[in-house]
Amino acid sequence: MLPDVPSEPDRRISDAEGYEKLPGRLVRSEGERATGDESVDDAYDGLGDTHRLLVRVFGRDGIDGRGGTLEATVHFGHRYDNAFWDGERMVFGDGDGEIFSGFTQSLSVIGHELAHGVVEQTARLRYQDQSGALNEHVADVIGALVEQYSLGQDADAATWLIGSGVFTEHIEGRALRSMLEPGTAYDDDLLGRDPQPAHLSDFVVTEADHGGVHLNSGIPNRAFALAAIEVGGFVWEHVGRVWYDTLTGGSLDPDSGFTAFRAATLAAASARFGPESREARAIESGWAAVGVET
Ligand code: ASN
Ligand code: ZN
Repeated sequence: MLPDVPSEPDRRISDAEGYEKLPGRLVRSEGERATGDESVDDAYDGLGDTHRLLVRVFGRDGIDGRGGTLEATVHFGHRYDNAFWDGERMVFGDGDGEIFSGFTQSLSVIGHELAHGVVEQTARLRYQDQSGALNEHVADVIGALVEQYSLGQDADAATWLIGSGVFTEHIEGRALRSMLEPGTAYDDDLLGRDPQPAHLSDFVVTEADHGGVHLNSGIPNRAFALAAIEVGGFVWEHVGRVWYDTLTGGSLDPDSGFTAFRAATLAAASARFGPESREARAIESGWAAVGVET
Protein backbone atom coordinates (compact mmCIF):
# COMPACT_ATOMS: atom_id res chain seq x y z
CA MET A 1 0.00 0.00 0.00
CA LEU A 2 1.16 3.49 -0.76
CA PRO A 3 1.19 5.77 2.26
CA ASP A 4 -1.47 8.51 2.21
CA VAL A 5 1.12 11.17 2.79
CA PRO A 6 4.24 10.36 0.78
CA SER A 7 7.19 10.47 3.10
CA GLU A 8 9.95 12.98 2.60
CA PRO A 9 13.56 11.98 2.11
CA ASP A 10 16.22 12.56 4.74
CA ARG A 11 19.32 13.58 2.79
CA ARG A 12 22.83 14.38 3.97
CA ILE A 13 25.47 15.54 1.51
CA SER A 14 29.12 15.65 2.52
CA ASP A 15 32.13 17.14 0.77
CA ALA A 16 35.38 15.15 0.54
CA GLU A 17 37.13 18.36 -0.63
CA GLY A 18 39.35 16.53 -3.11
CA TYR A 19 40.55 13.80 -0.76
CA GLU A 20 39.72 10.11 -0.96
CA LYS A 21 38.52 10.07 2.61
CA LEU A 22 34.95 9.32 3.66
CA PRO A 23 32.53 10.62 4.68
CA GLY A 24 34.01 14.14 4.36
CA ARG A 25 32.53 17.29 5.85
CA LEU A 26 28.73 17.47 6.13
CA VAL A 27 27.65 20.44 4.00
CA ARG A 28 23.91 20.10 3.41
CA SER A 29 21.28 18.30 5.47
CA GLU A 30 17.60 17.80 4.73
CA GLY A 31 15.65 21.02 4.44
CA GLU A 32 18.70 23.27 4.25
CA ARG A 33 18.89 25.66 1.35
CA ALA A 34 21.11 25.29 -1.70
CA THR A 35 24.80 25.77 -1.00
CA GLY A 36 25.76 27.20 -4.39
CA ASP A 37 28.15 24.29 -4.94
CA GLU A 38 26.72 22.64 -8.05
CA SER A 39 27.87 19.11 -7.13
CA VAL A 40 26.37 19.34 -3.65
CA ASP A 41 23.09 20.72 -4.91
CA ASP A 42 22.82 18.33 -7.87
CA ALA A 43 23.43 15.36 -5.56
CA TYR A 44 20.80 16.68 -3.11
CA ASP A 45 18.25 17.16 -5.90
CA GLY A 46 19.07 13.83 -7.57
CA LEU A 47 18.61 11.92 -4.33
CA GLY A 48 15.29 13.71 -3.91
CA ASP A 49 14.19 12.70 -7.42
CA THR A 50 15.20 9.09 -6.81
CA HIS A 51 13.43 9.01 -3.45
CA ARG A 52 10.29 10.41 -5.11
CA LEU A 53 10.22 7.58 -7.67
CA LEU A 54 10.77 4.94 -4.98
CA VAL A 55 8.14 6.24 -2.61
CA ARG A 56 5.43 7.47 -4.99
CA VAL A 57 5.64 4.73 -7.60
CA PHE A 58 6.88 1.71 -5.69
CA GLY A 59 5.79 2.64 -2.15
CA ARG A 60 9.34 2.17 -0.91
CA ASP A 61 10.62 4.68 1.63
CA GLY A 62 14.23 5.05 0.50
CA ILE A 63 17.10 2.60 0.31
CA ASP A 64 16.14 0.58 3.36
CA GLY A 65 12.39 1.05 2.90
CA ARG A 66 12.17 2.56 6.39
CA GLY A 67 13.04 6.17 5.69
CA GLY A 68 16.71 5.79 6.56
CA THR A 69 19.05 8.68 5.74
CA LEU A 70 20.30 8.94 2.16
CA GLU A 71 23.99 9.73 2.44
CA ALA A 72 26.21 11.02 -0.34
CA THR A 73 29.71 12.43 -0.66
CA VAL A 74 30.76 14.69 -3.52
CA HIS A 75 34.16 16.05 -4.65
CA PHE A 76 35.66 12.67 -3.80
CA GLY A 77 39.33 12.48 -4.75
CA HIS A 78 41.38 14.50 -7.19
CA ARG A 79 40.10 14.37 -10.78
CA TYR A 80 38.37 11.14 -9.77
CA ASP A 81 36.73 9.44 -12.78
CA ASN A 82 33.90 7.48 -11.20
CA ALA A 83 30.96 7.29 -8.83
CA PHE A 84 30.13 4.36 -6.59
CA TRP A 85 28.08 2.94 -3.73
CA ASP A 86 30.37 1.87 -0.87
CA GLY A 87 27.81 -0.10 1.10
CA GLU A 88 26.70 2.93 3.11
CA ARG A 89 26.75 5.94 0.86
CA MET A 90 26.87 7.20 -2.69
CA VAL A 91 30.20 8.72 -3.65
CA PHE A 92 30.81 11.01 -6.63
CA GLY A 93 34.08 12.13 -8.22
CA ASP A 94 34.55 15.40 -10.10
CA GLY A 95 36.08 13.76 -13.17
CA ASP A 96 39.46 14.65 -14.66
CA GLY A 97 38.05 17.47 -16.80
CA GLU A 98 39.47 15.83 -19.92
CA ILE A 99 37.30 12.75 -20.34
CA PHE A 100 34.79 13.18 -17.52
CA SER A 101 33.22 16.44 -16.42
CA GLY A 102 31.74 15.10 -13.18
CA PHE A 103 29.27 12.48 -12.06
CA THR A 104 26.54 14.44 -10.28
CA GLN A 105 25.49 16.03 -13.58
CA SER A 106 23.64 12.90 -14.61
CA LEU A 107 20.44 11.97 -12.80
CA SER A 108 20.63 8.43 -14.17
CA VAL A 109 24.07 8.04 -12.53
CA ILE A 110 22.73 9.28 -9.19
CA GLY A 111 19.75 6.91 -9.48
CA HIS A 112 22.12 4.09 -10.46
CA GLU A 113 24.31 4.53 -7.37
CA LEU A 114 21.34 4.77 -5.02
CA ALA A 115 19.87 1.65 -6.63
CA HIS A 116 22.96 -0.35 -5.62
CA GLY A 117 21.85 0.35 -2.05
CA VAL A 118 18.34 -0.90 -2.82
CA VAL A 119 19.69 -4.10 -4.43
CA GLU A 120 21.84 -4.69 -1.36
CA GLN A 121 18.71 -4.46 0.84
CA THR A 122 16.56 -6.68 -1.42
CA ALA A 123 17.75 -9.30 -3.92
CA ARG A 124 21.41 -9.00 -2.78
CA LEU A 125 22.67 -10.02 -6.24
CA ARG A 126 26.33 -11.00 -5.84
CA TYR A 127 28.63 -8.55 -7.62
CA GLN A 128 30.34 -11.15 -9.83
CA ASP A 129 29.65 -12.72 -13.24
CA GLN A 130 25.95 -12.95 -14.30
CA SER A 131 24.47 -12.00 -10.93
CA GLY A 132 26.85 -9.02 -10.93
CA ALA A 133 25.76 -8.01 -14.42
CA LEU A 134 22.17 -8.21 -13.15
CA ASN A 135 23.09 -6.03 -10.18
CA GLU A 136 24.49 -3.48 -12.66
CA HIS A 137 21.43 -3.92 -14.88
CA VAL A 138 18.93 -3.25 -12.09
CA ALA A 139 20.92 -0.15 -11.11
CA ASP A 140 20.67 1.08 -14.72
CA VAL A 141 16.93 0.32 -14.78
CA ILE A 142 16.31 2.45 -11.69
CA GLY A 143 18.65 5.16 -13.03
CA ALA A 144 16.71 5.30 -16.29
CA LEU A 145 13.33 5.22 -14.52
CA VAL A 146 14.26 8.14 -12.25
CA GLU A 147 15.17 10.21 -15.27
CA GLN A 148 12.00 9.23 -17.17
CA TYR A 149 9.74 9.83 -14.14
CA SER A 150 11.29 13.22 -13.36
CA LEU A 151 10.99 14.37 -16.96
CA GLY A 152 7.57 12.78 -17.53
CA GLN A 153 8.95 10.79 -20.47
CA ASP A 154 7.23 7.75 -21.92
CA ALA A 155 9.04 4.76 -23.42
CA ASP A 156 9.39 6.41 -26.83
CA ALA A 157 10.57 9.78 -25.54
CA ALA A 158 13.15 8.18 -23.23
CA THR A 159 16.79 8.36 -24.31
CA TRP A 160 17.63 5.01 -22.65
CA LEU A 161 21.05 6.50 -21.94
CA ILE A 162 22.87 6.11 -18.65
CA GLY A 163 25.24 8.94 -17.79
CA SER A 164 24.52 11.48 -20.47
CA GLY A 165 26.34 14.64 -19.41
CA VAL A 166 29.30 12.95 -17.74
CA PHE A 167 31.67 13.33 -20.70
CA THR A 168 33.44 16.56 -21.58
CA GLU A 169 32.96 18.05 -25.04
CA HIS A 170 36.29 16.46 -26.07
CA ILE A 171 34.74 13.00 -26.09
CA GLU A 172 32.87 11.55 -29.04
CA GLY A 173 30.02 10.03 -27.09
CA ARG A 174 26.50 10.39 -25.84
CA ALA A 175 26.73 8.64 -22.48
CA LEU A 176 28.37 5.82 -20.51
CA ARG A 177 25.88 3.25 -21.77
CA SER A 178 22.82 2.86 -23.96
CA MET A 179 20.23 0.46 -22.57
CA LEU A 180 18.43 0.19 -25.89
CA GLU A 181 21.49 -0.02 -28.15
CA PRO A 182 24.34 -1.39 -26.01
CA GLY A 183 27.69 -0.92 -27.75
CA THR A 184 26.78 2.43 -29.34
CA ALA A 185 27.06 4.91 -26.46
CA TYR A 186 30.48 6.21 -27.52
CA ASP A 187 33.10 5.74 -30.19
CA ASP A 188 36.10 7.87 -29.38
CA ASP A 189 39.82 8.01 -30.26
CA LEU A 190 40.83 8.03 -26.61
CA LEU A 191 38.17 5.76 -25.11
CA GLY A 192 37.65 3.45 -28.05
CA ARG A 193 34.27 2.05 -28.79
CA ASP A 194 31.58 1.20 -26.23
CA PRO A 195 32.30 -2.51 -25.52
CA GLN A 196 28.86 -3.59 -24.26
CA PRO A 197 27.28 -6.69 -25.83
CA ALA A 198 23.61 -6.53 -26.87
CA HIS A 199 23.00 -10.27 -27.19
CA LEU A 200 23.81 -13.38 -25.14
CA SER A 201 25.86 -14.76 -28.03
CA ASP A 202 28.32 -11.88 -27.45
CA PHE A 203 28.54 -12.42 -23.67
CA VAL A 204 31.99 -11.32 -22.52
CA VAL A 205 33.98 -13.83 -20.45
CA THR A 206 36.66 -11.94 -18.55
CA GLU A 207 38.33 -11.81 -15.16
CA ALA A 208 38.29 -8.03 -15.20
CA ASP A 209 35.55 -5.93 -13.57
CA HIS A 210 34.14 -8.80 -11.47
CA GLY A 211 33.53 -10.83 -14.62
CA GLY A 212 32.57 -7.97 -16.91
CA VAL A 213 29.60 -6.77 -14.86
CA HIS A 214 29.53 -3.36 -16.61
CA LEU A 215 29.72 -5.05 -20.02
CA ASN A 216 27.28 -7.92 -19.77
CA SER A 217 24.61 -5.73 -18.17
CA GLY A 218 24.01 -4.61 -21.78
CA ILE A 219 22.19 -7.89 -22.46
CA PRO A 220 19.40 -7.56 -19.83
CA ASN A 221 19.38 -3.78 -20.37
CA ARG A 222 18.33 -4.28 -23.97
CA ALA A 223 15.71 -6.89 -23.02
CA PHE A 224 14.20 -4.39 -20.58
CA ALA A 225 14.20 -1.45 -23.03
CA LEU A 226 12.68 -3.52 -25.84
CA ALA A 227 9.91 -4.85 -23.58
CA ALA A 228 9.19 -1.36 -22.26
CA ILE A 229 8.95 0.13 -25.75
CA GLU A 230 6.71 -2.69 -26.89
CA VAL A 231 4.25 -1.94 -24.09
CA GLY A 232 4.60 1.83 -24.56
CA GLY A 233 3.50 4.61 -22.21
CA PHE A 234 5.12 5.25 -18.85
CA VAL A 235 7.61 2.50 -18.14
CA TRP A 236 7.44 2.83 -14.36
CA GLU A 237 3.75 1.82 -14.53
CA HIS A 238 4.34 -1.54 -16.16
CA VAL A 239 7.71 -3.13 -17.03
CA GLY A 240 9.50 -0.99 -14.43
CA ARG A 241 6.97 -2.11 -11.84
CA VAL A 242 7.53 -5.75 -12.80
CA TRP A 243 11.29 -5.30 -12.35
CA TYR A 244 10.77 -3.77 -8.91
CA ASP A 245 8.46 -6.66 -7.98
CA THR A 246 11.15 -9.07 -9.21
CA LEU A 247 13.77 -7.39 -7.05
CA THR A 248 11.64 -7.47 -3.93
CA GLY A 249 9.56 -10.62 -4.51
CA GLY A 250 11.93 -13.06 -2.83
CA SER A 251 12.28 -15.45 -5.77
CA LEU A 252 15.84 -14.40 -6.65
CA ASP A 253 18.89 -15.51 -4.76
CA PRO A 254 22.28 -13.81 -4.70
CA ASP A 255 23.64 -16.11 -7.39
CA SER A 256 20.71 -15.84 -9.81
CA GLY A 257 21.87 -15.59 -13.42
CA PHE A 258 20.11 -14.36 -16.56
CA THR A 259 17.87 -17.43 -17.00
CA ALA A 260 16.63 -17.36 -13.41
CA PHE A 261 16.13 -13.61 -13.58
CA ARG A 262 14.13 -13.93 -16.79
CA ALA A 263 11.87 -16.54 -15.15
CA ALA A 264 11.43 -14.29 -12.11
CA THR A 265 10.38 -11.33 -14.30
CA LEU A 266 7.84 -13.51 -16.13
CA ALA A 267 6.40 -14.78 -12.84
CA ALA A 268 6.22 -11.20 -11.53
CA ALA A 269 4.54 -9.99 -14.73
CA SER A 270 1.97 -12.81 -14.54
CA ALA A 271 1.25 -12.09 -10.90
CA ARG A 272 0.73 -8.37 -11.45
CA PHE A 273 -0.76 -8.18 -14.94
CA GLY A 274 -1.82 -11.74 -15.81
CA PRO A 275 -0.06 -14.56 -17.70
CA GLU A 276 -1.49 -13.54 -21.08
CA SER A 277 -1.06 -9.82 -20.52
CA ARG A 278 0.63 -7.44 -22.96
CA GLU A 279 3.22 -6.86 -20.28
CA ALA A 280 4.06 -10.56 -19.86
CA ARG A 281 4.25 -11.09 -23.62
CA ALA A 282 6.43 -8.03 -24.20
CA ILE A 283 8.83 -9.13 -21.47
CA GLU A 284 9.04 -12.60 -22.98
CA SER A 285 9.87 -11.18 -26.40
CA GLY A 286 12.38 -8.75 -24.90
CA TRP A 287 14.35 -11.64 -23.41
CA ALA A 288 14.03 -13.68 -26.61
CA ALA A 289 15.47 -10.79 -28.64
CA VAL A 290 18.69 -10.88 -26.61
CA GLY A 291 18.94 -14.66 -26.65
CA VAL A 292 17.92 -15.33 -23.04
CA GLU A 293 15.43 -18.19 -23.02
CA THR A 294 14.54 -21.06 -20.72
N1 ASN B 1 30.19 3.52 -11.33
C1 ASN B 1 30.43 2.13 -11.02
C2 ASN B 1 29.14 1.50 -10.58
O1 ASN B 1 28.39 2.05 -9.81
C3 ASN B 1 31.46 2.01 -9.98
C4 ASN B 1 31.88 0.63 -9.77
O2 ASN B 1 32.27 -0.06 -10.67
N2 ASN B 1 31.79 0.17 -8.57
O3 ASN B 1 28.86 0.42 -11.00
ZN1 ZN C 1 26.96 0.19 -10.76
